[in-house]
Amino acid sequence: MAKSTDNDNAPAPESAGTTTQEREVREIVERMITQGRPVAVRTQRDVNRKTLIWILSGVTLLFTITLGLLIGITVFKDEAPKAQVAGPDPRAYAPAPTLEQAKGIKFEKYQWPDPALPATPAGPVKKFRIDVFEHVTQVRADLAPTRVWSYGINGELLRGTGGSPPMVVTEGDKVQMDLVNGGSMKMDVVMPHSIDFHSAEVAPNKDYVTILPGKTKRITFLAEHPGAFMYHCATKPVLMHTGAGMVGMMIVKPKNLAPVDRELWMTQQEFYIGEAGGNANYQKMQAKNPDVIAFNGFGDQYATKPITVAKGERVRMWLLNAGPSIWSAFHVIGTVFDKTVIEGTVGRDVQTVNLAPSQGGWVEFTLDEEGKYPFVTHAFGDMERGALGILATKGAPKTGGGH
Ligand SMILES: [Cu+2]
Repeated sequence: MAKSTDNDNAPAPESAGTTTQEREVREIVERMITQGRPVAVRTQRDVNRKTLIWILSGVTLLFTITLGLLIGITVFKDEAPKAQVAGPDPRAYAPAPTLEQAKGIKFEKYQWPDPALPATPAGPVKKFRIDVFEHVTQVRADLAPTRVWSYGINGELLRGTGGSPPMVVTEGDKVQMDLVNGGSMKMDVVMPHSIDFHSAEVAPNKDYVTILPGKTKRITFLAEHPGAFMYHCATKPVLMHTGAGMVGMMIVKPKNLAPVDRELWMTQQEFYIGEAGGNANYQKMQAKNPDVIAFNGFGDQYATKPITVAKGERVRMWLLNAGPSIWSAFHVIGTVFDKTVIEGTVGRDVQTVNLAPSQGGWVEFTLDEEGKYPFVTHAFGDMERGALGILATKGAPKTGGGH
């Protein structure tokens, strides 16, 4: 008789005769008992589902990438030329032609503009004839002449420079301005122009209107606010007219202003040179990239021929930053301003005054030793374009000093 084995009556081991599915069910039940909640267990169906999800995800991803690439190619194909147009305009960074490159072009003879402050006109009403003229002149000695649009004041035209003279009145004065846009052939005006006074309180649409060549316009107002104010052409595009030269200074002296030994006027102004002898370069104006930044209409002119003052005398310098677009940081090397009045704000012990385009005022100082005292915009990149001058005392050594 065959010997029975223990196995015959012993319960079958769990592994034998049990399907995978049964094992999984048991496992779930056991975990529910021990952990008190159902636990995810991977079944064959789950495995199949997961594989399907992976395949579907892969297909979707591939589709998305392909679609993205197609859209990308379409969009960038259209956008590429626009991006190039939005970049810097090369005309805005063209170097100014030099004097040597301007052979054969006629231009006005340079004359040093006297920086001594002119007197206020006589009479109860202060009358100014303001002549608009267009002319070809240099604005810095090394560069080609350029066509500048300027104002002349009571017959003074500052020909040979790009500057326009100042007007001076006293607080409370009634003023009468006669704008003449090209009073004769010599004024060579081919454009409509206008004038806007920052010192006035009038309706711009009535008084700052554009007039055709050969026409005149009278503007009257009461100069009630003291300071150094800008006047400029307001004809569109204003940037073109102001950048081509049509800016200047109107000084309204406060009543009872203490006398000083010497009063000077100093207007900072930008020039944007186009073709030699031609109109100014509008792209350079838009890029705020002037070729020249000058005091009183000609770069470096008061360094080439300094302004003479006396040691120890009290100097009042009237300042305007006529822009049109660059800030000024006005500073005199070798002195400290005892007093400043900029846009109505009084300052003392000042090293540099900060003038936004159109802002102005005055500074008072003395030069305590014999010598040459450079004055600059302390934005030195702008100084190198021509915003440099020198105040030299009468006893200054002829050599040295400088800047
Ligand atoms: Cu104008």
